[in-house]
Parts: sequence; structure tokens; C-alpha cells
Amino acid sequence: MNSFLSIQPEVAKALKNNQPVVALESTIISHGMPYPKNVETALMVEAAVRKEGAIPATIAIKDGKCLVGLSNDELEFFGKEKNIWKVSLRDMPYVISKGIPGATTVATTMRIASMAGIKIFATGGTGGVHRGAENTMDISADLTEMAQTNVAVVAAGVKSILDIELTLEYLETMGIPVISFGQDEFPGFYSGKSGIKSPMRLDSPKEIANLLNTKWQLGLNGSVLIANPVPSSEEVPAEEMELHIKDALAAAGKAMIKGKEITPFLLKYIAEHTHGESLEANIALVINNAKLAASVAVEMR
Ligand code: PSU
Ligand code: MN
Repeated sequence: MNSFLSIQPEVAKALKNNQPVVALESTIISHGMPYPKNVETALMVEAAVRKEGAIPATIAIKDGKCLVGLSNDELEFFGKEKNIWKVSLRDMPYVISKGIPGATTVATTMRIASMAGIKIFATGGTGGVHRGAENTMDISADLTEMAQTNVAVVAAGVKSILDIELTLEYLETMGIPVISFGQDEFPGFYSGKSGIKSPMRLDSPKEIANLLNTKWQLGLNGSVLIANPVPSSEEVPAEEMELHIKDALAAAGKAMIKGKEITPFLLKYIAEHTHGESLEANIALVINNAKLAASVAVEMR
């Protein structure tokens, strides 16, 4: 086994016995939500995975190791500590060789999940092609990672702070199937709607499991994006969110926020300017995604 991996005994046992395991990311904890809501959410997400009959494996980096499965103390650490590195793929060798604590993005969580033998991963929204990417070239490494690593991702679409149509084009170019769960429309993260038709639709965890097994048995490498709409009781209308997103983007431009700082900046700005409404939607959708990922993991065996 890879000497940089440290798999929690419960997770290792589940993997060995071919039981369903769902990977979870830590950037959303350290950089995506404020303390203590972030830790409360992480615990609810893990509980949701267990309730569906799967084992949760939250992934992060600490003391030179890729941790697969975190204790409650470790979740608290990653939620509370201020100097946690946001680790995308390019940062991985740096933080591991220096022993810096790091929270893993979708890209890095997928890679570590794959090293551990986990097939499915739940998050809020993936990174993608940013608005204005034709000038900034800001395209998340989440997308290039999805092109090559065989771990499926359940998300509520791509974060609506991005350019959704360009992101879908990029996913098509990379050969990544995009499935909307239970609806024809591609979900819009805070809202179930985006106004954009989804490339494909499936209606049950069993059908999704079947598609994943088929893709990988065909020898087609890479991920599948399973887009799961936010529960309608918790959604924030897309038109309302759009105003906040525009404000947030303007504020980011003014403050000259760039690169890896942009996503955390926008999420924080939006949460503050919607009086927590967007945060509540974000929490509800992550839990909802964890549930679906666990049901698919159960069907995949
Ligand atoms: N979705 C959320 N909250 C987050 C993220 C996504 O609801 O914090 C994080 C994920 O870890 C994702 C990262 O991989 O943002 C993308 O960052 P960037 O755009 O810098 O690649
Ligand atoms: Mn970026």
C-alpha cells in the first residue's frame, strides 16, 4: 500500500470486505463554511451516509499523510484551525512533504479516494470553468481530475458562481458523463433549476450504479458527474441568487481576489449577504448528496 495513505481502521475493514464506502471532502469544511456550522454539517453528512448503509470516509492531509476517514477530533481540527492549506492537486506534494495540514478539494479528494480504492464521493458542488475564464484561464483542476480518475462525484451541479454552460462543454470534451438525478434540467446548485438541459437523466440509484459499473468495465477511465438537485424546500430561487453572485463577483474584482482564493471568497460573501439562507441551502444539498452517494454505493457491490 501507498506509504502516504493512512486509512482509518473502520474504513479499511469496509474496503477489505467489499462494503460500500463514500468519500467526503474537507475543503468544504475548512474553506467552504464558517465554524461551527462546518463541523456540525460534516457530522450530519457522515450520519446520512451511515443511515443509508455505507461507511463515510472524510479525506484530509495531516503530518505528511493522506487521511482517509477522520475522527470527530480531527473534524473539529479541520473546522476550527485557521491555517489549513486548501489543497488542490498541484499543492499535494508541497503540503505532504512539509507536513502542513491541508483540506482537500474535489480533485485531491478524488485522487486520494482512488488510491484507497473508494469508487464514489459526495460533495456540495464541484469546481468548474469560472465566468470570464476566456481571460483568466481559471478552470478548476476538479475537471481535469474528473477526466482521469475513476471515482464518481455526486454534487448539486457545479457551483452557480461558475459559468455552467462552459463547464458542461468542458466536461463533454473530457468525456465525462453528466447525469441529472430525477429531472431533465441540470441543477443550479442553490436552486434545483439552471435553465440548462442536462445531457443525461437517471431516476434511481440502481440505474446510476449500473452506468458506473458499465463505464469502468468498458475501460473508459474518469469520473461521472451525478447532479442531484437541492431539496425543493431548501432551495433559493436562481434569480435571487444571481443578484448576490453578481455582487460577489464585483466585490472579488474590486479586492483583486484571484486563483485559489476566489471560490472561498465568493462563498463567504454570498453566505454573509443572504443572511445565511445560501448556507442553509448549501448544508441541505450536501446532506442530500451524501444520501444519494451512499445509496449508489450500496447498489454498486
Ligand atoms: N462546493 C462547495 N463548497 C466548497 C467547494 C465546492 O459548496 O468549498 C470547494 C471544493 O473543494 C472544490 C473547490 O473542489 O471548492 C474548487 O475550488 P477551485 O475553484 O479553486 O478549484
Ligand atoms: Mn481556480
